[in-house]
Amino acid sequence: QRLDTLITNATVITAADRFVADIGIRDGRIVALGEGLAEGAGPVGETIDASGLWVMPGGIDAHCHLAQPLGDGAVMADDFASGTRSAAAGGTTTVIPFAAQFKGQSLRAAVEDYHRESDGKAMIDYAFHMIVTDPNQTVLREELPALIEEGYSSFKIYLTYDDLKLNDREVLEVLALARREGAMVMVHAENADCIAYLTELLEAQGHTAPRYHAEAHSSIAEREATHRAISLAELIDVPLLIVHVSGPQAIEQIRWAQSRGLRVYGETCPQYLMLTADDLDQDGFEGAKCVCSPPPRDPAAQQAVWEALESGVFQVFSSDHAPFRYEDDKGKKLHGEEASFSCIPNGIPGLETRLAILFSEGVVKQRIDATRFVALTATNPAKIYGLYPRKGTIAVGSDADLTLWDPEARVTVRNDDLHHAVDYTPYEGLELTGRVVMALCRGQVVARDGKPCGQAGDGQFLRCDKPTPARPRGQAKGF
Ligand code: DUC
Ligand code: ZN
Ligand code: ZN
Ligand code: ZN
Repeated sequence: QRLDTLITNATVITAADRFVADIGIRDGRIVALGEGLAEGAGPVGETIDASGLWVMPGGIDAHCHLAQPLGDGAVMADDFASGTRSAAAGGTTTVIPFAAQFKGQSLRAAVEDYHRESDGKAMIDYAFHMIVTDPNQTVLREELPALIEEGYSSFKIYLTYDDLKLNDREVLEVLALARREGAMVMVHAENADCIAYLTELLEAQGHTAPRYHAEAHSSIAEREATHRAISLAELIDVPLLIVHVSGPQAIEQIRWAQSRGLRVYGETCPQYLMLTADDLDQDGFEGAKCVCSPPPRDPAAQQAVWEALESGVFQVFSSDHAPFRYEDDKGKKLHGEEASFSCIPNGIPGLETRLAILFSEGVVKQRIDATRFVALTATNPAKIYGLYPRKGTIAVGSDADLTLWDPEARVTVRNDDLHHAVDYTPYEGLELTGRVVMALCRGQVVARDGKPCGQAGDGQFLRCDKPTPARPRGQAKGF
């Protein structure tokens, strides 16, 4: 049978191996992997010579926010069209953004709304996590079990933000539900009362500049909530994933849990490697561009995050892309420059730069090896969120989601060259080594030399299996 595409002389890198091979693609899937495939292949649709290039699984960005409705009327700059276009340009071929429930809303309605929002717009494949903010009896008994069964097998909960947070009793209820139904729970671990207390104190002293955001979101508040979330999950005997971990205090808690055999997973993001709290302290209001939660910390925290990536404390590396414009069309900054830090929407853009940053700063600088890069950016998120082995690896039978890297290319990050709808990148001027020269999603070329070339609507919605890593350890009593 005829191959649609044959990639020759690829240095294939998976989470486990590195080898030179040809990759045969038919009907969007990898159907052959081996040496000298061209000889016996017969006619081939397109041949791509990958000599000198590294071929890795397409990136999976398992934590990004697109077109997410926000309580306070703020809107996200990226919808599924611009967000997935930007992701593809950077080598990401699957995204998992969030269908967010607001309190009082049916979870089913939140998921249906999000399908309407995304239908026909995505250039690459996508699945949904849910955000559960209102775990009432209907949600717990009917909606969540049914949705998990239908392919929405992960959800995020918050321990902070008034309009999102759950109390400890509610956390226990959703953890028990996740255990029964086999879902993966992600938690935003910051202590809400600590942040509210510190925010009031700072604002009362007139400390309202963007840099005070980092003080209000103390690493102690992050550590406490991380410890509490782990304890509640241990009580229920259910796995848990701590998202966007910023530094050593929370890392210690995760390492402690893992060393005791608990199935506690960790995620970190580019901002915790590349930024510090000093980046919030810039001329004028510029520091607002680096406001995210948890905030970036200090150089010692960056070092601790690198060590945790290297040693395996973290399984997942995501962007946490949360796209807000710095200025509106009329040049007005959101809420005005006089606004307190507590009014700045939390989050920074990063879909398109995520892979290049970890490749350059991690792989090229030899802090992590290429197989771990693949594990963190593709294989582990696929496994943890129930998409493996369809996504996240290079194997016969898997989707032909591939990135072709020139490991020596030099690139300078410029927002003008990015494809999101945000008017800045916190990484402006950053010089990186390594570039995705081509990305394929299910065998179709979706980006070339940093430019997207797919079609909106080509991306498919993915239903997620119940993830193996979400299985409890044993039979805890009473559940
Ligand atoms: N949490 C996120 O996951 N993203 C942006 C802001 C936040 O608090
Ligand atoms: Zn969060
Ligand atoms: Zn997020
Ligand atoms: Zn405001």
